[in-house]
Amino acid sequence: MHIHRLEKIWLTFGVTMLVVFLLVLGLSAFTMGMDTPGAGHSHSIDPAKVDKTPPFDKPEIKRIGDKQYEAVMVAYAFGYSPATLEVPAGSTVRFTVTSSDVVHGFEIPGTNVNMMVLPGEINQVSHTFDKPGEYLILCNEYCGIGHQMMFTKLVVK
Ligand SMILES: [Cu+2]
Repeated sequence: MHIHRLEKIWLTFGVTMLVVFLLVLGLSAFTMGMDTPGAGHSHSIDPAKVDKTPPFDKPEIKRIGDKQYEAVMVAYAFGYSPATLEVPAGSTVRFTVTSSDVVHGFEIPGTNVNMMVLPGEINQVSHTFDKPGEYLILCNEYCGIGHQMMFTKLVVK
């Protein structure tokens, strides 16, 4: 089979670029220690003992500074604990969330807050709520027959 010289050059070029691309991707992921979300184990807990592991043994929203709040929350089928959250307008809330059963979602529509909640992992996200109102917190990962009932509210006063 005869392959034209230019075709050979382009084939070599294409294959070389593919190899270089995969090497760069693979090596950078390896050297930068990329892993699944939450891996590294400092953020891992035993999902079977969430109710006995601080701070999740006492899910609550607490003031940690001037207009700074920390919401320690547990997502479960089918809801969030604590069920009611209230902060004054202008507050920055850091959500620290884990799951006691399956994979759930944690989304507040209209904000940047959108994360997965994985059993055994602790995920965090912060947001400043400037406008007063009721903010819906909902699960956007299908988690079972009650999935559509899985939401709670954050009241900003
Ligand atoms: Cu859910």
